[in-house]
Amino acid sequence: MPKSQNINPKVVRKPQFIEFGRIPVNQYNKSIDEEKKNFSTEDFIRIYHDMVIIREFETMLNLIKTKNEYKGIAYNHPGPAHLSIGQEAAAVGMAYTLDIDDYIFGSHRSHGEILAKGFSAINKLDEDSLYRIMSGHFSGKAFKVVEKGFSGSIRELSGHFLLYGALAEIFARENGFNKGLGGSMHAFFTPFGIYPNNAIVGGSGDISVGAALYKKINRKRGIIVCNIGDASMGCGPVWEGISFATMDQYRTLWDGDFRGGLPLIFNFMNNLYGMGGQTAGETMGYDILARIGAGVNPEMMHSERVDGYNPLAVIDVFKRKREILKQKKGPVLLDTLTYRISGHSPSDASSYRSKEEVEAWQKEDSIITFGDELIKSGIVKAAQLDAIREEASDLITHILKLAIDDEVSPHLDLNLDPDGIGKMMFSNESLDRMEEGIPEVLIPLEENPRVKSLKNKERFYKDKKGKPVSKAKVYQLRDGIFEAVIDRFYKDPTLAAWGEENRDWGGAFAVYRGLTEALPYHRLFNSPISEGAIVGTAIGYGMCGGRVIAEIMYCDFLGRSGDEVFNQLPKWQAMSGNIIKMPVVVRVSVGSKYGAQHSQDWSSLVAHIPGLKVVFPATPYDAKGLMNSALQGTDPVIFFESQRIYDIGEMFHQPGVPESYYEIPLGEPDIKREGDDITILSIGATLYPVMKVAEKLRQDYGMEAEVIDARTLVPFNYEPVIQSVRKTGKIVLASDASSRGSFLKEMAHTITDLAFDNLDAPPVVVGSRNWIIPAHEMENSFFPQPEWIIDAIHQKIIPLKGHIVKTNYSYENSIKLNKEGV
Ligand SMILES: Cc1ncc(C[n+]2csc(CCOP(=O)(O)OP(=O)(O)O)c2C)c(N)n1
Ligand SMILES: [Mg+2]
Repeated sequence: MPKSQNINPKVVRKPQFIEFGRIPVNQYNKSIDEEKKNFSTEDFIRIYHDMVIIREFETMLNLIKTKNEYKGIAYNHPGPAHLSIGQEAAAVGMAYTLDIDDYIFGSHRSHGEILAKGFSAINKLDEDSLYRIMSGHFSGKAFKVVEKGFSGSIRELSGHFLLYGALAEIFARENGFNKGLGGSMHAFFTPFGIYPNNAIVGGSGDISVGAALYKKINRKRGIIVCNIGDASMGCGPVWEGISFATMDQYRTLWDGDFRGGLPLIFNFMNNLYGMGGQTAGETMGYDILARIGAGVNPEMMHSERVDGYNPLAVIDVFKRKREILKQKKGPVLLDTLTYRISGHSPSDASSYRSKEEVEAWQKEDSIITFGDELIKSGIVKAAQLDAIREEASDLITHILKLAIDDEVSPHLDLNLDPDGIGKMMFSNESLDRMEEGIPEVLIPLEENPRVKSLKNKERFYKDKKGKPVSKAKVYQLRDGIFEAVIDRFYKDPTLAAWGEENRDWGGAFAVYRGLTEALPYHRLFNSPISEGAIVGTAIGYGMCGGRVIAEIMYCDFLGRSGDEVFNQLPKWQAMSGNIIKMPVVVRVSVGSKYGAQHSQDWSSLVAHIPGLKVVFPATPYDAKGLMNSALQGTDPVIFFESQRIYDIGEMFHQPGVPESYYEIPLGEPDIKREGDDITILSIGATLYPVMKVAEKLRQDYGMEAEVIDARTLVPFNYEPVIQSVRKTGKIVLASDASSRGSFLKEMAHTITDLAFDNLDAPPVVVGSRNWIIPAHEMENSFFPQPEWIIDAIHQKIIPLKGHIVKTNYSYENSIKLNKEGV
């Protein structure tokens, strides 16, 4: 279905100039007296209070890190503490107007932001809700600690809860917001709208875009604020996140009330430094960060630099920018100017900046300046501010004592429960839909052209007379995936899918053909060519509560989403202490015929990463059943699909692929052919050459091979394989992945470990060569061929009578190849 937007050469070839407008820089100029109409005395005091308490919290951490002591209390904290002393006004100003439904994301330096947002949420929630949140969090364990002996209001108690939950998290205590599994750089508390902080610089740059998509696609209240540093502007995920967030289609193609920009503010906490590199003047070229917005879209992202040393200026800009988001004209880019007086980390020797510079900023310290202004304008007396600072210091002392008390605040006891963290790696839930509601679709399922055409397809590869069905007529592997996907779109209102060429093209390999007709834009759309952001946004969408399918067009492009796949997708469930679910399926198509950068099977790489489920079906029946399971679950699944077999028909499951819904549990290998003489375990499309091997073994050598299709790499039930090995005493493992360090080697090792006594010979691995993948014409020298497997059996397991070897599996050759590293 072509798009309605025609590209007219007469228009696009016309000469013209691009005009840039003006970007405001530090334009806020109201006095406190002028602001009196916008803030009550209580408001002013609250702003001061929040800044002071953040300062004291971090001063305490700084002393603990550098002197192992705060106010006579000794403690050694071996973990990180990236402090933001000096940045309090920026944090409090950012959070001040945010509502409970507004979510913030952060960086490694976000203690101040989470406390500021926490205090802001506490101020906005009623006491019943606060009580419910605190007593409901991990059965109220942290709440009970702060509640003991406390006699003030619930709101005051909530402040204690916030500080204790954050500090216990920083000190890796079980009572921390995330059971101590997140720690300083990742602490967050979703009930207060505080979403993950990210130790990977710029990590929130695309994840937060996914959260904004979640709000928009599911019509949820609230906006997203992505708090990241100025140096993160050099990071791919940030640029990709920005381009993903500013796509034209939100305003041109999305329908009805979905039309319009994302509710998102990229808020760069610009302290003018990376660790020691100066972003303006040294490591970047933007001079003033806000300039970046100018090039991104005609609205220049409503970009603005604000003086983040003045909390009222930041509050003012957030109020104004929220209006822009309300009009669906987002996203917004904010350059919130601030300064980090503390070191990058407590071990920072400050070798990169002068004492004079730090002192100059200390002279303008936002807390002192703001306090003085409040006194000068008669809003408070100096004694009131002194009292706030004293109370803050007492409170932090009290909280510190609680957080370091091993009785009150123990660490997770992994001696008592050695699998304590293991249990949190996956959520393992089975949910038809992530929330109730009627999924938005364009036509009834039965009217879908592809669904109709599938009715006429043969769901087994041979017809009733035993004649192979033509490609045009046979139900293919891509159809199995399609059926599972479209079924879920009609079941789960939160399900959305995106990736390159996902919409009108029908997916690069026609898996999604028919979806464009079925789904509005907000549920299926083309992304920019941003593999990082395709996965990163899916992560943000998933962690907020939506189900999502992201697509990577070729497995080789997984590297482009390396951080998202290796560091983000697999980790947030456990790092949240299991609060977050991650119902994200990443479809990854494995190529062939297209040479070195389009044909790589990297399933082994992702199987190595703890926290990902990894699936690789080889038949239409398995593809449909496994995709159904992946989409029914709440865990991240990397779903590999081989381009060699997208059009293959079902050869194993009689009488063919069922029309109705069924699930194949992840982790169960499948015996595709029974035999007593040798076991062959294959992964992915290698099943088909392996079946040829089994046939040849029978015909030429009178051996019956048992062929097991792994179907899933993680999780994996070894029992059927071990049972088979007990019967045959021999096993070969084969897949298209390069053999060195491959998952086959991991399996071979585990099988040896579990069935050593049953084996006549060590398991033999036949993978691809450790080369670049050559052109299609030479591929047979790279990917495992049936003859290679037979050669390997002959040379390494059992001599086959009369067999003439072509491939060299000798000891000498193995030593030589390993020596050469190929
Ligand atoms: C991807 C990545 N690269 C490098 C680092 C090491 N590192 C931690 S913080 C930091 C500087 C970040 O500067 P900025 O984004 O401006 O944030 P700030 O520390 O100033 O708050 C660096 C290089 C990291 N954590 N992640
Ligand atoms: Mg910085």
